[in-house]
Order: sequence, then structure tokens, then C-alpha cells
Amino acid sequence: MNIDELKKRIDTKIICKKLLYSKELTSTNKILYQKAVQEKLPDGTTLIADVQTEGRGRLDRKWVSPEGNLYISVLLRPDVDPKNTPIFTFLASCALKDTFDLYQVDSVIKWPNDILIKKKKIAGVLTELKFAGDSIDFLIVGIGVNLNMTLDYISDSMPGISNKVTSLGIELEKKINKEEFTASLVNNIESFYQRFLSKGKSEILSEWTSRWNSLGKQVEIKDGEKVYKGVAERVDENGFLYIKTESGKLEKVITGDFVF
Ligand code: BT5
Repeated sequence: MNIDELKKRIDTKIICKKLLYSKELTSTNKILYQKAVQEKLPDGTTLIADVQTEGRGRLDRKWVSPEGNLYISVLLRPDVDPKNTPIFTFLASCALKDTFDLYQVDSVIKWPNDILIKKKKIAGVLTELKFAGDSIDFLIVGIGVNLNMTLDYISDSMPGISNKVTSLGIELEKKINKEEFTASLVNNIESFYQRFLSKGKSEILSEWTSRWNSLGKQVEIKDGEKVYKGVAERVDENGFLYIKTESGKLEKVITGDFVF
């Protein structure tokens, strides 16, 4: 990543005001978390890496992180109840969706943290938090976006899921300019974070819901061995998904993976 090029394109007051960069590290979420524990980093501090050797998904899953893609983590210090943390995953998803829209690709938000194109995963969000007593000390919102991963790389390195993964470069059949994509993502994160600061979490939830195309549709979610099937009724401020099953029962789903 050319950081000077990136900075030229960023127009923000909070996000990236402090910008950290590494060519290679274990995980941007892990390293930013460790730094934030050691020193008082300001709201919006951002860490970007070109390669991650231990990129993480939820539940300690692996996030495949070769050179060419985007790995970015943003530290936030919002004044919210820890149980509302998923709002920041939604905030990142809104920013991602609006960025993909600029590239005129049809991206789809999947609850709770995926962005898909043509039913293939192109980006994921991992939000982690540090408590200070009963409240939040800080949050780390980590975003991975497949920008320039090739079909060959995907089929060689991602056995089992290679037909469920894509990159923006594959979709648009061209090399994606990382600085350009990253700057518009950062600018969009800033805009949603500013809206959160002025209007609160319900604003983000409604922005997310308006971009979520599963509302009112039949969905199937797998949570370990349990499978929930039904119509997606709504998502609340704690990130829970409510599904109306065939029997008419309203099920609350706390976490899980879309079956797609
Ligand atoms: C996620 O987890 O989707 C969250 C991914 C967050 C990654 C970012 S990169 C910057 C920051 N630093 C980190 O260490 N992490 C964050 P989850 O919903 O659990 O999905 C993980 C699953 O996605 C894996 O088990 C694979 O099936 C699949 N997967 C792994 N790498 C992928 C990739 N590059 N593209 C698409 N799917 C992938």
C-alpha cells in the first residue's frame, strides 16, 4: 500500500487521523488491540497491512490474507452499551456496501458480517471489544476485502470453499487500485461514524436494514448443529436476528452462518 497516495485521497476528521501501516503482520485486529492496551490510542486509529500471517475470522476461524487484498482495523471508542457492539459490524457493512456500489457491482449484505457478490464472499467484518468494567474501553472493527485475489489462488489455497469466494478484481476483470478502494471505504466509515455520533445507534441500524436484502425473505441460518429456517423479520440493536418459522414461531438467532 502506498500510504502517501492513500492519505491524499482520505478526507476525514476521526478515522485514519492516526494511521499505522505494516507490510506484514499476524493480524491487524490482534496488533491494534495489543497497541491500544499498551498506549492510549485516539478514537479512529487505523492499522492497515499488506499481508496477514494469522488473519482471523469469527470463532477463531482463519481469514486467508495474501498480498493484493485489503486488511484494515479501526479502533473506536464509542459511548455505547457493550451489548450493542454488533452495530459497528453493521456500520462497517454499510460502508463496504456503499464502496462496492461505487464500483457498480451488486454486493449483498448477509447477516451478521458478510458481504457477497453473486453469492460468493468478498468481504468479512470482525468486531472485537475490550471492556473497562461494565462498559467499553475500545472496539476494534476489522475488515478484510478481497481486492486482487485471483481465481487460481482461490482454487489452490482455499480448498472446500473455493466456489464460494470471489474478489473485486475477478468480478471486474481488472486490477483494483488498493489506495482508491481503501480511501473510499475509510471515507464511508467516517461518514457512518459521524452519523452514529450525532444520531445514535438506531440510525446505523436503519441504514443497515435498508441495505439488507434479506428482510422479509426466506432465509436459512446454521448455528453449529442447529438450523433455523424461516422469514427474516428484523434485526435488533444487539445484532440478533428474528426469524418467523413455518409454524409461526418467532426465533431469536444470536449468531450463525447463512446457508448459501
Ligand atoms: C469473517 O469471519 O468473515 C471476518 C473476517 C475479518 C477479517 C479481517 S482482515 C482484517 C482484520 N484482522 C483480522 O485478523 N481479521 C480482520 P467469519 O464470518 O468467521 O468467516 C470466516 C470464514 O470465511 C472462514 O472460515 C472461511 O470459510 C472463509 N474465508 C476465509 N478467508 C476468506 C477470504 N479471504 N475470502 C472469503 N472467505 C474467506
